[in-house]
Amino acid sequence: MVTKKITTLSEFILDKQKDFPFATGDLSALLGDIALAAKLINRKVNKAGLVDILGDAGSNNIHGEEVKKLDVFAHEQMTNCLRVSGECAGIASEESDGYLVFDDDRSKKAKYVVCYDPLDGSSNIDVNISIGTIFAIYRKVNPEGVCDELDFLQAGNKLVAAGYVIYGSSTMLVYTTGNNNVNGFTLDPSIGEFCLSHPNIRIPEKGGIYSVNESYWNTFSIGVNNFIRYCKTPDKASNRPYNSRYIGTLVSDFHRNLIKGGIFMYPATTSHPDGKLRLLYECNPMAFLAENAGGMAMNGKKRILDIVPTELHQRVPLFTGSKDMVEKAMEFVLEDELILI
Ligand code: P6P
Repeated sequence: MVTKKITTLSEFILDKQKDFPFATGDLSALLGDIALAAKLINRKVNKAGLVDILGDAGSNNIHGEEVKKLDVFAHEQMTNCLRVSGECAGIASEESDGYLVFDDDRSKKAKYVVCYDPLDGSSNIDVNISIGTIFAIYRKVNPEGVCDELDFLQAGNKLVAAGYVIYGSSTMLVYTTGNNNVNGFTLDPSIGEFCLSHPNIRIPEKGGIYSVNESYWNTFSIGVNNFIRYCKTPDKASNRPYNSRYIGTLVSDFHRNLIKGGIFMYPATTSHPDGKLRLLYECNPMAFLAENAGGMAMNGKKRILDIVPTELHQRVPLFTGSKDMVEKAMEFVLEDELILI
């Protein structure tokens, strides 16, 4: 009996590399380094509940080691794995004010820079809700010399690769290198490998789920509120009312909608006119994934991937997910704009 072959992430990356005649293996190695960091973070995240035994952040655990906040720990794992990889010239992280340059001889010559949110949704750790790591990979604008800020302030349409790791009921790594191809790998802890579990993910064009923090309803625009009301209004023809689901971790809400179909929204509010989510290491990677899985990602006016960043931690509103639902949401938002004109 022929048993189904397990395809590990490493095998998959190397196999995909054959599709790129000029590939040198640098990107493959970089993706492998990110997967290693994810395994190191996963090992710690899974024990987060033992913080009482292991000690709280800032204290020393039973081994006498200093215990770090998990998001600081995750940042250090990502930074260290990328620093020693030799394939990354520098990083921009949610956990660091400025970008970091890796100026050792090998990293200086590296082609790529990486933006990441090392632990998205960290406020959910204490209540055992799924959290994630999000990453975005760019080529350096100027291949020669050390990286500078312009390498990180590239529009999302210049992305080489992007993805996330979700630490949930299982730990999954989902990534794309473009070409309308998104793939998901589930970590098998017994062999310590990410194994292909969700090949060629396509987001359902018509979804039945809307995700938004409705507690801000009185601070959203008229158009956003009208779209939320539309989602709640029964209509058999368009399978409404939609289900409302909101986990409060971008990676988790996005991943559910990617698999089942739906729209995730973090709109502008009166207190956050640019929304809450960060362009470089939250909205751009999710937009790159959404579009390569057949979905959409907008800021309420334009394609997320066409926004040219002006600063590392810039925020933008985000509407992403099933194409039909994002298009419908934009109709309502645009109508609001027309009213204001
Ligand atoms: P709110 C988590 O803190 C996060 O950055 C995203 O992961 C999540 O989508 C959003 O904030 C939740 O924000 O305002 O609804 O709690």
